[in-house]
Amino acid sequence: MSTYLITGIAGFIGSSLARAALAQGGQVRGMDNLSTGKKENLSEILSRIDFRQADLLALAATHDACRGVDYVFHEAAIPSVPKSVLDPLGSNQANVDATVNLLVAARDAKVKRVVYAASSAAYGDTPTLPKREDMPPNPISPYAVGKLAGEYYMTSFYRCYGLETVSLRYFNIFGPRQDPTSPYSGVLAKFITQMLQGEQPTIFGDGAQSRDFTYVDNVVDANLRACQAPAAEVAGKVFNIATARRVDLNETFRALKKIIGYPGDVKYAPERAGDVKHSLADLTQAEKHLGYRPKVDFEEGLRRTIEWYRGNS
Ligand code: UD2
Repeated sequence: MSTYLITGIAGFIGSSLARAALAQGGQVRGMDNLSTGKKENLSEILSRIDFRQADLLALAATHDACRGVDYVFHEAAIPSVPKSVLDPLGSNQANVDATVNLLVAARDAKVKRVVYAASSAAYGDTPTLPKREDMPPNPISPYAVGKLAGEYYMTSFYRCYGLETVSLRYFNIFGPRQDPTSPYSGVLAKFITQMLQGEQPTIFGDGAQSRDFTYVDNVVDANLRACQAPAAEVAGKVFNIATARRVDLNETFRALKKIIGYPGDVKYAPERAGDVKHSLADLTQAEKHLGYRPKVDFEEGLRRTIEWYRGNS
């Protein structure tokens, strides 16, 4: 039986990973400073996990959390482009300093593998689509720089200390439990909850920007695969994790309007600083080395997510 440490376990991705690891018969330990995560996300599994409210920047707590662990899923972050534009220091501490602390602790505890939540933001505004992992990164926002730095640290800890790491570049993940309440929340969590409440959503820019929106169950599957794939194929490497379909925001609004039955229109506001225009993944590497294929497509993901918010808001 494997022991997993999940950082950011109270977030929507971390808590989904916790459920999946438990379902596989794993032991789950989690760290979260509850800066964006919520303990409610863990309510029905809290008694079955070793939950620690602690910050990765507290090195002693991080060392302690890594003891006896086989696999680490590193999801903890301040996951927001605009927040990083407003507060680059805070973003760097949470996304870079905390990642280095975790790597040091994981190395010292001799964990088998660290799987890292990297971001498609690393590609920035390079014109070529779809994005392949061998393309040069071109981060725009401090958030994107921090997430990319985390990848480089992952690879460096593999090369320098032999700690196996796998970086998964997530492409705009959405699904149940994603926090819709902050101005920095992911666009789908915001739009769905606003439209369910009869409020008018706002598109920043003209709505032509596109994203490769990816349902959370696909990411969970990719993480479990990243633990089991042969080291020779994945250690120290970076993989896109996405749906491999690009939808623009105007289309996204129309799809939500139809499923939700929202009668109104969307409003438009100025484009956001640091925003990427288009994002679409090439999944060749993930398929070849992780056996990853998206199991849940965009529309099905939307339906499941809307259903969840209907029952839980
Ligand atoms: C970035 C990364 C994503 C992930 C995420 C942090 C890219 C392409 N993606 O997502 O992989 O790391 O950061 O969780 O870099 N928007 C509106 N109205 C709103 C809210 C957002 O129009 O009320 C727009 C926003 O300007 C952007 C799009 O929706 O063009 C997606 O925004 P987001 O914050 O959901 O995610 P994004 O793309 O910054």
